[in-house]
Amino acid sequence: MNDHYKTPKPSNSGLPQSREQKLLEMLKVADHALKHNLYVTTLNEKTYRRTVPSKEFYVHQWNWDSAAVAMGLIHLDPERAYDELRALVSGQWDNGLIAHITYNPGETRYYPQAEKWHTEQFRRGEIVTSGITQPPLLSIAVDYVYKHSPDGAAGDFLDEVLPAVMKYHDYLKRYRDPEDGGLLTIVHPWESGTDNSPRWDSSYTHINLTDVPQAVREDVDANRTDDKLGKALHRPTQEDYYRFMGLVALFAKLGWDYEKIVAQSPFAVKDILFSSLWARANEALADTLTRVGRTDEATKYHKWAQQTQEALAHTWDEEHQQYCDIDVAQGRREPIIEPTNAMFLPLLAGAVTDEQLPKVLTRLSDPEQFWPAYPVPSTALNSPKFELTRYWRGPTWPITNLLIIEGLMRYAPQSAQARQMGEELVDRTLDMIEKNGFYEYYDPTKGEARPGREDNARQFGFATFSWPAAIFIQLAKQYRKAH
Ligand code: 9WN
Repeated sequence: MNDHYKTPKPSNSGLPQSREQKLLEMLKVADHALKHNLYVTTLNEKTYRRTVPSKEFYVHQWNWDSAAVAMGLIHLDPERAYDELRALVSGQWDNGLIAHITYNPGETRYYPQAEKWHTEQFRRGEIVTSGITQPPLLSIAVDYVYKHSPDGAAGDFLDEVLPAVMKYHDYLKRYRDPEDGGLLTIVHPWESGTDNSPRWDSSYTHINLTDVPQAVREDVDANRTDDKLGKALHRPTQEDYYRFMGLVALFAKLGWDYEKIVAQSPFAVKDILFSSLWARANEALADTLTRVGRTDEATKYHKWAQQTQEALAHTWDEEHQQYCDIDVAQGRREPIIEPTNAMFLPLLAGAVTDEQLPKVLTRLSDPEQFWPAYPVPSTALNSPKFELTRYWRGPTWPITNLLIIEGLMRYAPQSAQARQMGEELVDRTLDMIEKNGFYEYYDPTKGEARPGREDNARQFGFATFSWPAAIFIQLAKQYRKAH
């Protein structure tokens, strides 16, 4: 607990006055950061307002970042929250895919640029997207935004967005769970949102670098920008990028036909993080539908949620005390055992059984593994694969913290330990963001994001980042009742 919380004199929110004051100041800074990252574009004769993750590098709209941003924005500027999600669904493909990137025209800083995807035939007029997706936080955000909307304000927004969300769920079910087992298949590490996690190392051994066309490798060598704009040592390796872009080239060659892609991709994994969000997303969509009186339509999504909860519980590996991803590429079926924070996402899904819960919490609360000063590191501290600064291989990310907090709170009614850990994680996440500002990720041992002032290149990822700002707002409003 930090000192702020020990000061007496509680204010209306129950927080000491000095603490509440600081929180309110921070909310203003968060609002500024989100305004700074706003892009307004006119496409197909319509104006879109979207928030980019960071103007330092990520200058387009990312799928799950935007969903997180909308959940923060609804507390400050409802119209902007609606617009964020409207823009996110605007480029939906006819088959239902909502892509991981919706490109801003004229921006070339981010590699791969729009044309590298060869997705021209799927464009909605002038709206250009990538060809893969990201963890389905969207429906969770739509439900949250709707629930927190000022009275009567969200009607049009829901009419516009809900059909797209339902179509997206149908896409995910049809193409990513063709065997109807409840777990979803991702076909690219970028789809996981945790791009270079150790979870994917074993799958990479099956992607032969000599199979990646020479032209693709040359393109990466000549045009990759993330390692030049950010610190190369923190970013994925060059070989990772050959694989990332080799997969993109393969999918383009398969005409973005997802039946073929899922069957043939050398990278295909039943991802426990993605599937946990899928379970929660189905519950959220069912809740939204129920709230607007469409109970019959909600039944299907309730069933999908339940099916995925059961499937996730079955991925538990007693020997290694964790839920496991499953490598399903090209007919394989191999559990992936890596100690990363993805193993805590089944809490969010409500998939953790009574028997599993104490084991999950024991693992999460261990300071040698996942509960250092600023939890939850993306990879366990005692794993040989842990790297303090390389992204998704060690640092703490606000987005996974938010999801784990929600997961712990879900189990709070039945577990005092889950409640206590959830509350502590709220404190530490707010503290970590407040003392550094809005960075892409943070040092789990010290909570720092800029270890040396003079050494900008050592900062943890890119700065003035949108989702830490939005997550700060959401946590402050939900758990600190900051007004
Ligand atoms: C690739 C935008 C995105 C996040 C991902 C994070 C990172 C992109 C990249 O940035 O991925 O999608 O180029 O590294 O891994 O979770 O959505 O913030």
